[in-house]
Amino acid sequence: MKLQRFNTNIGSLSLNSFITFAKNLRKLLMKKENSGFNTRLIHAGSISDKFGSATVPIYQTSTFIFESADEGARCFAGESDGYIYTRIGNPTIDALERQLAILENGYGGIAVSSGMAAANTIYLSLLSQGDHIVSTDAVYGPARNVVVKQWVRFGFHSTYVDTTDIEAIKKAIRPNTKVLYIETPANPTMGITDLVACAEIAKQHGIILVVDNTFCSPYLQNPLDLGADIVFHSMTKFINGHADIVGGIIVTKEKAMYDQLRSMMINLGCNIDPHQAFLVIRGLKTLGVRMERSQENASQLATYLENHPKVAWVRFPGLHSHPQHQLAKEQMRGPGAVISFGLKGGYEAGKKFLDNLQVALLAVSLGGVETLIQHPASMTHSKVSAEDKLTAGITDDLIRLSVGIEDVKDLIDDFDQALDKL
Ligand code: LCS
Repeated sequence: MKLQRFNTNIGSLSLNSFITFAKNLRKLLMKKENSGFNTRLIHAGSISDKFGSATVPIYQTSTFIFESADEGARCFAGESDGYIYTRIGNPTIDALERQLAILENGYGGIAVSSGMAAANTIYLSLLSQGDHIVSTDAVYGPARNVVVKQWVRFGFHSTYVDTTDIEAIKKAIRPNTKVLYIETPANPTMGITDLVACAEIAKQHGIILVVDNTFCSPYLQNPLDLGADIVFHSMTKFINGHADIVGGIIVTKEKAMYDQLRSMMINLGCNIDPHQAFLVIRGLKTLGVRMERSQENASQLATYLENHPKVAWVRFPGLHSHPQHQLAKEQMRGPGAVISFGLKGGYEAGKKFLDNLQVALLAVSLGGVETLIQHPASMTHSKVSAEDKLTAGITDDLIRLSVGIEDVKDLIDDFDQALDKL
């Protein structure tokens, strides 16, 4: 009876032959190393079903029926690849994880419920009581706060430095340093860290190099190719790109680390939901075209801002004035679509400017098709202490802009009218 029900669901293929088929397909897709990035965005990781669905179906189920009691036992013993329970694995989520692993040139992907879930899965997997982490001082605020305010209670030590300065990283390393955690470009200062140099330091000291690649997406930067052990993203941003889900992805270079992190994710219970995974798979298909358009718009807006008399300074990797412009050209395949800048009138002028914008939306987050603008010191990084914000370069006048794919003329006209009112 059970088997009959099963057959009604997936047709004439038995569970094992279906899995073998899916595994062979995966191998085939993994071998498509020579296909271009945009082709991989469309096809990598896909699964096929008996109906020939062109897109990955949403397996919106919490649990999976075993063919027999023996098969159930084999699944739990790790002797069968059959699915058990969605927190442990799900075909829709698997498709997303495979695709990101391919795009980041890693061993495997672990999709989680948010970028912060990714950061915490990493912290809790790699650090034990008494261990030390060195990280970028301008890292996304909550990723720093959770370490210095929560994990400190469990004996995690941390040092935050300007990682654009390689000597500062070397000086921060202690005998108990286990992890070097880099965000590049950093949110919101746009500081760029030399990942090849970091990988060398990490290797020398036997430290695990973790990179938050959210600001670039795999379209612009592949940290594992530059020597990192783990790369992760807030998929909420460029990877999904449509400001309609929250999610995260971790990709490891090696199997052992993948197994360690996957086990932590399962035990923490911070898996992504299959429906969200489906939305990310859909959004991801246009990553290349979105990124091209966003960064073209961003380049024009950055130049416009740099030439505006009411603007005090602009930080954008594509501008010659960016302190790590040359490194950005070597390490990234494009400048990205996030700009930080300050107005000559400081925070007060900034507030007025933000309130007067009509096309750009006043909202946190970034990396979507819509242009978003926010004030990090009072918003995303408000919980970081005033002193730490200052040393990290998160000044009161800093405005962060994530450029979308609107017509750039409309964005510039919008900025013009808002700046005119100052
Ligand atoms: N890493 C970076 C670089 C981020 O910018 C964010 C979120 C995260 C990790 C955490 O990801 P989440 O849990 O939100 O998916 N950044 C945000 C920001 O700048 N505004 O709102 C969220």
